[in-house]
Amino acid sequence: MAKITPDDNNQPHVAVRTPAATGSVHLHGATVTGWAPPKHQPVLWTSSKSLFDGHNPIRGGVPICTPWFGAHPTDTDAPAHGLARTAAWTLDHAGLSEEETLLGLGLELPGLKFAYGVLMGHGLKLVLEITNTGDTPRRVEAALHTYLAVSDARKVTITGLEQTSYIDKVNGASVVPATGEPIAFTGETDRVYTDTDHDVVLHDPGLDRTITVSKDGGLSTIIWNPWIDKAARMADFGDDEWTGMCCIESAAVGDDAWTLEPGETRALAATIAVQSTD
Ligand code: TA6
Repeated sequence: MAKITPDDNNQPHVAVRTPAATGSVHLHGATVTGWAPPKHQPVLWTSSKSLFDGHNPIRGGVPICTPWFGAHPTDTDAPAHGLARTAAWTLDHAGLSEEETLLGLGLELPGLKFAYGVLMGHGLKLVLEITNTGDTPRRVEAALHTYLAVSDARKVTITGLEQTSYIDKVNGASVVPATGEPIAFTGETDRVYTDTDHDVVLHDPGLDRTITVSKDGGLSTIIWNPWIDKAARMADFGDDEWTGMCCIESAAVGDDAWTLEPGETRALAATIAVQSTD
């Protein structure tokens, strides 16, 4: 039965060890910090420099970015990527069904209530439900900021977004038309693909696998690799770790953000599947 135990840093987490998966979920930020089905290398990446201090966001896994993504639209003192990823969530229910571990986590913030379902087995399914508990409409952004482990970011490609334009945050948030080509990392890459519900596939020949990230409820996908200089500027990110990861984030941000009416609930879901190619 899944239960809360202290990790090596005395932070509360749930360690999952079943025939279908190994993994972990930290209550801090309800951050899924590990997942791998049998016979696979870890699918999620976390930095060796990540702070597990119960205060800073965890660098890796699947941080939950909401009620805003990136910088707060008006408050320069507000933390990047919202409040949820640094909040203490509660574990409201835990269960094991046919080798799959189902965890239900919860959080309440002023005017918003969050329920997060984590289904960890041969696949990983994440469902974030957000309810407007206030009495006025509320604009909400949400992103499941998934860090994926790769053999070498310089040798992977990403398909599924060839026909989609994107906002290039490395080049002044300019809008770039669809390229018609798979994504390859050749430098700092920070792209918000908009108005897309396509599955996104990471092709990793170095690990003889593909990872498919599907989403529901959101029309944004963010692709990120910090590359050399930005990695060196992040204290919780090893200078040479940028080659071992990339982010494929399932989101509802920017023009794809939600407006929740009072009492309305919407859900953002991400499903991650890994397939061997050898
Ligand atoms: O999702 C990409 C991004 O918005 C990048 O701009 C980078 O800032 C990344 O998120 C990580 O943000 P963080 O606040 O965790 O350093």
